[in-house]
Amino acid sequence: MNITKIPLGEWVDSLVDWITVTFAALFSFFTNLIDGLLNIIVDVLSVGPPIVLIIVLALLVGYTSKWPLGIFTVVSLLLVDNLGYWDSTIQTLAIVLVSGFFIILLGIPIGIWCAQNKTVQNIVTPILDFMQTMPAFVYLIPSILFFGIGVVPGIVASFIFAIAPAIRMTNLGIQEVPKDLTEASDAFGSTSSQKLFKVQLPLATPTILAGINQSIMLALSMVVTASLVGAPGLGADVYRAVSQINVGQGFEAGLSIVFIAIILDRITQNIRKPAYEKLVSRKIVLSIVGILIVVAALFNTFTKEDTIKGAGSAIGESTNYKIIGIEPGAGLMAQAKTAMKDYKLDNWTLVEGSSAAMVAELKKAYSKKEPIIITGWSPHWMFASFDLKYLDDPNGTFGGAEEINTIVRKGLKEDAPGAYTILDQFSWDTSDMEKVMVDVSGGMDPKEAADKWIKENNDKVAKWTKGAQAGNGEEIKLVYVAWDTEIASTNVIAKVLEQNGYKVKMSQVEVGPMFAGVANGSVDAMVAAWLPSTHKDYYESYKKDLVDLGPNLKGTKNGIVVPKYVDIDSIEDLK
Ligand code: PBE
Repeated sequence: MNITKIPLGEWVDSLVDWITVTFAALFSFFTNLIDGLLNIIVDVLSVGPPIVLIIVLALLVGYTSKWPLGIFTVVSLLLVDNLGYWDSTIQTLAIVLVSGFFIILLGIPIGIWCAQNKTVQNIVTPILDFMQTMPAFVYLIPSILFFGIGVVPGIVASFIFAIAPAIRMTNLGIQEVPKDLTEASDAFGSTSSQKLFKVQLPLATPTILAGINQSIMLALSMVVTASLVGAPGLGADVYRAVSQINVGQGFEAGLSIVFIAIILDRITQNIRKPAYEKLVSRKIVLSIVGILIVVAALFNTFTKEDTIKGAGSAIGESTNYKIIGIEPGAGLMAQAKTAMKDYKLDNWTLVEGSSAAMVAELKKAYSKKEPIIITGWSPHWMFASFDLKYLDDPNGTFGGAEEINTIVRKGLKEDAPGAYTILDQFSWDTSDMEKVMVDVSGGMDPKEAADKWIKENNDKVAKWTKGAQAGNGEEIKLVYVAWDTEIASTNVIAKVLEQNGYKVKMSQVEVGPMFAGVANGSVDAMVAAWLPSTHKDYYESYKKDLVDLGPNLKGTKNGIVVPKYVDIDSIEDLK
């Protein structure tokens, strides 16, 4: 029986499109609000040299959870600073604090409301179940469309993912207040708000705080995920390490996250009954912290004026000095970083995220004719869909035209000679690749788009398969990164191999793992090595374990790209 697929995905797409357009003003208000709040927190946390914050945190941890933990805090944070993760740590702390702030702001009232009203509870509970079980990655997708790339969609996704315990535990805490106490307060004629604030909430506090503690831990666990859409901090460091297979860096950044987790956990867990409450009352400590925050904030407002004035270009002002990048491990990103040094773009930031997030951001800016600066490459369908231009690169930092090479593991020639021959003879033009990419970007399944191209280009495919022995159902493992170019080429070659008797398994990975996988022989081949410059570092470190079959496509290009309506022509104009 053939029942047509329910277009659930399409419905969600149109709903999200509609929301994006209809509530655009609201979203940009929230984006600015969250961004602003985050910047204030980052400024406050980094007001003095690291040691200032380290001492304040250590005192706070020591006060709430005894002195040995205070010492632990000093030692661990000094280590974090020494390893070079201080700025990332501040970013991560700020992200967690902002999500935590919104979680408390909304979670507690909603929890109270649930406790007081059965209907509300019946509606909210399944929604919470849904929010907690839906993979957190999924929230990132609409978040990018609503809030753009950067830290804000990350915070929003963490908030959605992490708010549930705060609501649930507030509800539970209030409901657990013994009946006789609430009845007594009723009997003495207290109003419902008196009952809530004087009886229920005080008694529920331990449970509520346990909920907030859990929520904050969940928010912290989202930092790596959030970095996929450009949230900076320790999460981005971990993601970059994965993407470049940098074991050491991954461990260092991961360890820093562990330290932050312990510190936040201890403070939030013990703040209600601090270890040294008898020595210094909680009120005094909280007031001192409050005063410190205010002083730091004031200090910042007075000293900041000058730093902003100094440098500045019109294009920088209008784009917030942001260049929208892609996956942190991409060769293009390394080139862009070098370019920022070469052209002295000191006050600019290169936002790390993913190719898909970059394109989403481009689409958004383009539809509003807002200025945007991205890292771009060709062939790419975006040049067909939007009017774009490369900025001149007088220093030649992005190198010239390049090639994409096919690279296979050692021993493939002996193990699967037919597949080896096909991979070796695979070669096409940028216009071929673009055809596939345009179909995919238009919504066609990559496999179908590959199939369509193959049917229309039998002559070319015949050259690749010429003289190749047919396979016997052997498995060929291909790896690729989810760049539009590689999605196209890998699907095409996979299909051709399948048509010649091989069983193909495609795995999507990050760029570092792609090279490492072929080098250690756990996968068979890739058609995605941009050489000589883009993937130079990866190529150099793995080349002795690789078999390079030469180019499958010539004439690629990397660079900094802007829409044509943006009034600059050279990377030098960004300064
Ligand atoms: N790219 C596309 C990749 C190679 C393919 C330019 C984004 C990179 O920079 O690594």
